[in-house]
Amino acid sequence: MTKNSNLLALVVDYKSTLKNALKITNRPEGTCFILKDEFLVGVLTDGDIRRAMVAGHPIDTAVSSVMNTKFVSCLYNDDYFKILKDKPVSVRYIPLVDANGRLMDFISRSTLEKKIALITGITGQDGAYLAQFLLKKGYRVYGAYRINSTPNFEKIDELGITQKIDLIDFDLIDMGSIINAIETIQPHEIYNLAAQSFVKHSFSQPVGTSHMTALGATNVLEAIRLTSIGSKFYQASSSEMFGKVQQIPQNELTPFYPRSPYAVAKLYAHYMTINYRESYGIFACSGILFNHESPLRGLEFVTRKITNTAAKIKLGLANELQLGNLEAKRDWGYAPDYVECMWLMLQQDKPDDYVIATGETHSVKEFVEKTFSYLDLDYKKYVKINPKYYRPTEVDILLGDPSKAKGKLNWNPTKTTFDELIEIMIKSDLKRLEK
Ligand code: NAP
Ligand code: G4F
Repeated sequence: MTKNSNLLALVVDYKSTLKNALKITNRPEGTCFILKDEFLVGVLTDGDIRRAMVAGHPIDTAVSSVMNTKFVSCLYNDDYFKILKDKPVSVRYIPLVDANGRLMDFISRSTLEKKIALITGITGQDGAYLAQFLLKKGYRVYGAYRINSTPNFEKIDELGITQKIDLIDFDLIDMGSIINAIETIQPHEIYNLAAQSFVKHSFSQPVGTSHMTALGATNVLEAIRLTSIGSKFYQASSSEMFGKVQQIPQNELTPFYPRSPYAVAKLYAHYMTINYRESYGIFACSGILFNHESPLRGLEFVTRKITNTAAKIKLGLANELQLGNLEAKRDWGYAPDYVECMWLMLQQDKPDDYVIATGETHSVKEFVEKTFSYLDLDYKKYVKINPKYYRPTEVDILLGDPSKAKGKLNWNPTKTTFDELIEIMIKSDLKRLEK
């Protein structure tokens, strides 16, 4: 999207938003569409374009004289909605016009062909890796962060991509800011990763967690419905929803049994995603992701707490590691492998829900043993159990069955093994601490 004083140009996916184009024409700004292959290219102005067009079709003239292309159709109300599908035009550049219909600038076709993604939770682990992944795919990436906390761009800084992302302030619990972001950006894809994601905190902050993690997703879905732009939606659902597991391993058909306010909130958001898909035909997918870790994982989560503290012990910067329940088992994968699935889900013909997991489970104790042994340390000398890290209700075992994602998304669940994951995280913590 190019924004230039009062100019706004947008590209929307033709197939998925043809019916929405009618709604766009109802906007007071007025809209001009030019058809190119699968794209409807809209040129919007903040002023009243109707007058400009009635007074001599300046856009038509600008397009055909400057670019040697054929003007297809101007829309200023539904009666004039006419798109000549059988007469595609060859457009290399799309004009931007001002409120008087004067030609101001051009945007190139390559810009137009760029897909636009909006990621909520850009300051988190997954937000950073997903942004990196989408930038490599040629996307224009908008990253939404909340302004009421001190913005923390450490993770995207670490990946060296901060300058390549358009950062916008946004709060998940404020629907106005979401609608505003969607209307301005007109994203093809929205990845809703923002949440209060720490399970332990959700016991002490159940209401705040519900607001952000449950209602936040509903706000985004409702904003997609109201803006009618046709953005595809990805919801970050969680294996925590399986909680007190009803079957091992867990797949898309396993009944849910959430065991924390966080998991209950995620389950609500999961079903809202399905409901908006079924009620309004929104392309909404829910990825039921099992635990995934990386050097960018928050220090409060158990894996990073272990690798970071063990590395400190190795370097003489700490002398013990306090943990809670060592018997809990998790299906741990590598975050950069998992963000690929988020994208793959939105590239399918039909929206659907997928379990994303490795198909292996390991206990916290196993993670501890492997980490300390990698550093030639005996964990028994350093690990102390502190009951303050126990939870009122625990999820004892998570083990995912990723067969559907493997088959339908052609995704490899064991690209990075458990041992490799631990090694990547320890090496990164050692390197950072040595600095
Ligand atoms: P994370 O590192 O904790 O990131 C969470 C993000 O949400 C942060 O950017 C945070 O911003 C943002 N956020 C929180 N409240 C917000 C609000 N009110 N408005 C706007 N932004 C807000 O989590 P993650 O590991 O990347 O996980 C991404 C998503 O996947 C989360 O929804 C998580 O629940 C879910 N998930 C994660 C896993 C996993 O193993 N990592 C597994 C399943 C599902 P601040 O920096 O300002 O706090
Ligand atoms: O690392 P954790 O805090 O992750 P948890 O609770 O599994 O949740 C993570 O994965 C979910 C997907 O299943 C996400 F939805 C969620 O957002 C988050 O990313 O704890 C893992 C296990 C728990 O059983 C916990 O009781 O480790 C146990 N544990 C033992 N000692 C500890 C500690 N967890 C933490 N955080 N800190 C400890 O000292």
